[in-house]
Amino acid sequence: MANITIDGIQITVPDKSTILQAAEAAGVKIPTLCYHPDQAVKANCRVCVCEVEGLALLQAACSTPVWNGMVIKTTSPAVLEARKTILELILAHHPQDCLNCIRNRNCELQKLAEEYFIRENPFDQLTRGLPIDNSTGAVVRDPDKCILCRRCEYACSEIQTVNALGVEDRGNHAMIVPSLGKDLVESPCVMCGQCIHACPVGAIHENEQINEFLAAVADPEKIVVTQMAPAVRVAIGEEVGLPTGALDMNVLVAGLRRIGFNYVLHTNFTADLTILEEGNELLKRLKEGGTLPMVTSCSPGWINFSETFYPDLLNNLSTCKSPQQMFGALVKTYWAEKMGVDPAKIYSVSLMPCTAKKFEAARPEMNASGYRDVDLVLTTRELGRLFRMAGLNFDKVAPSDFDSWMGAYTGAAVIFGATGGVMEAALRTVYEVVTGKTLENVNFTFARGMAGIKEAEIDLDGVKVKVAIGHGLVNARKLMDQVRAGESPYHFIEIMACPGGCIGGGGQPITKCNAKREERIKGIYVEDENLTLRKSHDNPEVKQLYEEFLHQPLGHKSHELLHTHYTP
Ligand code: HC1
Ligand code: SF4
Repeated sequence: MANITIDGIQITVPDKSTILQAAEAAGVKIPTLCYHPDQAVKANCRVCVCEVEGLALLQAACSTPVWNGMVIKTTSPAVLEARKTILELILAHHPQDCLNCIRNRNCELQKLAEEYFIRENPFDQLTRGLPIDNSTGAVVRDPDKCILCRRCEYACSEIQTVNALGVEDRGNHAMIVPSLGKDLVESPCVMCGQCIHACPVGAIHENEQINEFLAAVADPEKIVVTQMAPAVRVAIGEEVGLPTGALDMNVLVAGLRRIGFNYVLHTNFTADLTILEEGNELLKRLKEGGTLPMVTSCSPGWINFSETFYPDLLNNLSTCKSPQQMFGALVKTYWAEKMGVDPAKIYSVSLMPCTAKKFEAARPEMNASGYRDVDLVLTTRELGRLFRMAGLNFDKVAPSDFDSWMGAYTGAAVIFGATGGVMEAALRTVYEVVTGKTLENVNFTFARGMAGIKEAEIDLDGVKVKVAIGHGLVNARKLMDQVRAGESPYHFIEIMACPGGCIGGGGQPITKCNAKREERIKGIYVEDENLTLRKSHDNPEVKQLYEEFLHQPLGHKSHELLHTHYTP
């Protein structure tokens, strides 16, 4: 342990702590920009500099270890002046369009400029006028805003193992670019949006499509129908000043009506449906010697990753479309028929925690209904902006129910939003289908939590099934490398592209820490526990869908509408 003094506070911290960690323990806040709690220390912005007694030069707090007897000053005149100059230099290269920026009021640089009362900049403005890259239609790069902290590069290469971003050139000309200096869509980018969470400013963000939504709502010819992903409810409160998970589902439904949706339905409905299709697909593969392990296919960042990095293993993917796309195909067929509306008038909007869902919805094959199945995807952050624009005070919004025919769901669907949830939901159904017995305890707790890879052997009345769960593409890669090497012991694998699953999706409220992801996960399981129906095959509207329309899982209509193929 080391005894140190920081701003006059004496504190004992573990050896090898950095000044930044010691300051945090002492309750002293040191500003940072390139530092990120999930990432290795880069020490390239220098905004965290501090004075250390006995050393002539200021030290970066994020990378300097403490020693016994160290005396640190974090707010001396020299420190404050140095930090201010560093910020002024960064700002001189940064566009001054805060009012129009997607990260306005949620920007780490803007916040520091305010905290260090930067009013006039002595340095000349030297922004480069670089073009914005919206080639993916999902994740947008605005390189002029990049402050070269390299947090996006780390997220992409170390957390997601995609390596789509890197530094080109040096000194003043240095910039983060997609690999080979091409547009993002030509790089291996899988559109997971994890770089957006890493970015402290507005240099990478979602393709914002709020105006398209507003135009649809204003069009009297359009019937605007929404589906909402399971991970949205637990996080949307964070966008409107409420605690994580606090916004009641029915109040949220009422809020959606207030911003203009004509019908409010739920992706959870098709999450339950996915379990019936995917569960039966697994059983068929097990029975008939199909390709194993079967791997889940609902996370579009993961699908993009498999198509790019594991094109030889695409037969391992379940052929089930994601719940978003199943919903899209059904809303313009089954639902339109039941409601007696012209499918051509339906404008189908999905509310998603995910940036890659924008790309998924735009895939050319996603038109099984005869129309584009999902017309528009808005992220949780975009939904937050719509709510703020509408000035909703959720304390005073009276609750409302989902609309019928594709609005009912079970707890099994809710947990899709957290890593392990699809696996747990599938096991709740597969167990009962295989054994013919009632599953009394539906909680498969091995599947829960933030461990990178989780595994178990499940006994289905003598039939042993080995399963694994991976989240974050670094873990997907480990599991798929095993499959490629012929060494995978598993029958069934769940993979979600984002750390924590969809609750940590690239379209969720910006978060830097696992503690927030864990809070969201908690909110998901509380919702599951509170529901009476917790097994997908008990969803009454899904049963009705099979009786009236699909007739059986994996049947002809299911194949037409609910299953897909992949492109190496
Ligand atoms: Fe997901 Fe899914 S769980 S992929 O994470 O299978 O985005 O929430 O909507 O489609 O249901 C996302 C979440 C979501 C799909 C479902
Ligand atoms: Fe990398 Fe994902 Fe960002 Fe693409 S969206 S650059 S894959 S982190």
